[in-house]
Amino acid sequence: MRPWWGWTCLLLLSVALVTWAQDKELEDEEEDALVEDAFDTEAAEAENGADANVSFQVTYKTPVPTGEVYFAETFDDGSLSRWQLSKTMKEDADDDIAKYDGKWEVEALKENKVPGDLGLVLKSRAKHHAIAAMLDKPFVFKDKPLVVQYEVNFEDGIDCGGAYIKLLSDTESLNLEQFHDRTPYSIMFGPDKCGEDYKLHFIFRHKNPLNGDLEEKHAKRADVDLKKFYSDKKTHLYTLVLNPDNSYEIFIDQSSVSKGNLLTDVIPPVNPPKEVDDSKDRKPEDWDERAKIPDPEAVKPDDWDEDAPAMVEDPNAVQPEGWLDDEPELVPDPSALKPDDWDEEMDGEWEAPQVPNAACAEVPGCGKWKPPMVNNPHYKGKWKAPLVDNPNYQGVWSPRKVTNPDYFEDLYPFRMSAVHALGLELWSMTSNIYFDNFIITGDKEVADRWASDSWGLKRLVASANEVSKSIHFQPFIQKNKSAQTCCSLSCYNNNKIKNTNTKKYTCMLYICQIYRLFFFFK
Ligand SMILES: [Ca+2]
Repeated sequence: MRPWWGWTCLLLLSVALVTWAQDKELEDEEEDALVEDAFDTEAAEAENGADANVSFQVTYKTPVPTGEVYFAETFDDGSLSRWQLSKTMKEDADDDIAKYDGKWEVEALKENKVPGDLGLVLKSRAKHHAIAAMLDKPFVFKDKPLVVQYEVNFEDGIDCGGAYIKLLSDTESLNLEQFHDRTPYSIMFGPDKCGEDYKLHFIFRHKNPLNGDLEEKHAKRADVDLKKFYSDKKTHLYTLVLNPDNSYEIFIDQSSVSKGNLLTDVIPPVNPPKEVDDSKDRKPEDWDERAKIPDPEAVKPDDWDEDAPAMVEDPNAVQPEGWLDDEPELVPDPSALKPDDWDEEMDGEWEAPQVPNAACAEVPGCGKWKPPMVNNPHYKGKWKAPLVDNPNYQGVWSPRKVTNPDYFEDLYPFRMSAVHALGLELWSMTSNIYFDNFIITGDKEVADRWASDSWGLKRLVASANEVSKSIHFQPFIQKNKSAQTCCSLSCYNNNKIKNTNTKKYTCMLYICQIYRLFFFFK
C-alpha cells in the first residue's frame, strides 16, 4: 500500500518540475528534442501495447552528415551495396584458414536496440574477415585535419580479436576484391585485444624520402585502462584526429585518451638520427673498463687460514645412550632361502638379501657413531683483497659517432599517402563485433554532430535502460511523464554536467532520488 505522503510528494514534485520547466528554457535544444521524442515514442508505444522490454525508446532518424565528408556509413538501409567482400586469400596462412570467408551481417544491436538503427556485425569465430568500401573522394593529406570516427560494440565480449580499421592508400593497384593483409594502407586505427593485452592502435605508414621504403610507425599507448571499453558490451565511439601540424589526438566516447605528435611520439621515430656509431671503430685492447679493482696494497692477514674447512664435527655432540657400536644396521635376512633353481656356477654364491637389523629397532642407532657436522666458526675461505676505485678507469667504451648515411629530415609526416578506401581486415576468436557510423571528415565538429545524432542516442538508450533496470520503476515510468523526463535528462546530463546547467542537473537528480525512495517504500 502506498503511503499518502508518497502521492503528495510525487504531486508536488511533478508540479514543481512542470513549473520550473516553464520558467526556465532548456539550454540545450538537442537534449530537449531527444527527451521529448523519448517520451512521445514511449507514450505512443504504451498506447499500442508495444514491447514493454524496451523501457526507453527514442525516435531514431538515420543521421545525415552536416558538413563535408569523405565517407559516412550508417548501415541503416540494411544493405552492403557500397561494400566489397574480399575474394582473395590471406598471405602466409594455412590453406584451411587462408580464405577471407568470415561472415558479415547488417543487423540491430543485441542489447539496447535503437529501433531503426542497424550496424555491421562480424559474425564468424576463428575466420578471416575482410570487407572494404571506397570513399566518396580520396582524402589528401594537405591542409585539413583528418578526422575518422566509428562505433564498436563487443556484443559477446572479446577474447582475442581486432576491431580496427585500415584507411587504404590511393594506389593504382587498389582493388577491394583483392583486399588482404598486405594491401597498402596509410593509417590503421582502432581496438585490438588478446589475452590481457588491450590495445588501441594508431599506426601510420611513413615513406622514406631517400629510398621510398614504407615503415610502420606506432603511436604511444593510450593513457587509460582500455579493459572497461572492451568488456562492458556497450557501444563505444572511437575518434582519431590528425592535424596538418603533425599533432594527433585519440578519443574514446569523446574523451581524450591519448595525444602526441607524429615527429616525437611514435616508434620508431620518423626521422633517423643525424649521427650513428662508426661500425669500423674498435675498442683498443688496453682500454680499461674496470671501475673497481682489488686493492693492490692490501695484504692477507697472518692469521687468515684459507685451509680451515667450512664444516667440522660438532665438538659438543655426545654419543646417545644405548647406541650399539657392534651391531650392523643391516643383516642378512634370516628367513630367506636359496631358490631351488639357483645355479652357483652361473649365478655365483648365493647370499641372503640384507634387511634392517631387528636389534637396532628399539635403540637410538647401530654401527660406528659419528658426531654430526656443524659450521666451522674458524672458516674464512679464500682471502681476497678489498675493491677500490680503479685510478686508470676509462669508462665504458663506445664507438665514435659518424654522420648517418641514411639520414633525412621529414618535417611533414602528416603528408602521407592519400587514402581512398576504408577496410576492415580482421580475425577474432569471439563473434558478434558490431560496427556502426563510420565517418571520415576534415572537421571535428562534423564528426561531433554526427555522433550526437547517432552514438549519443545509443548511449542515452543504454543509460536509461540501465537506470530503469537498477531501480525497477519501469511500470511507473510508463504512467508518469515527469519521472521519465526527469530521469532521462538526468542520465543524459550525467556525462555532460560540465557543459550544462549544474543547477538543472542537481535539481533533476534530487527529484529522481525522491522517486527512487518513493518506490523503495511502495
Ligand atoms: Ca546504424
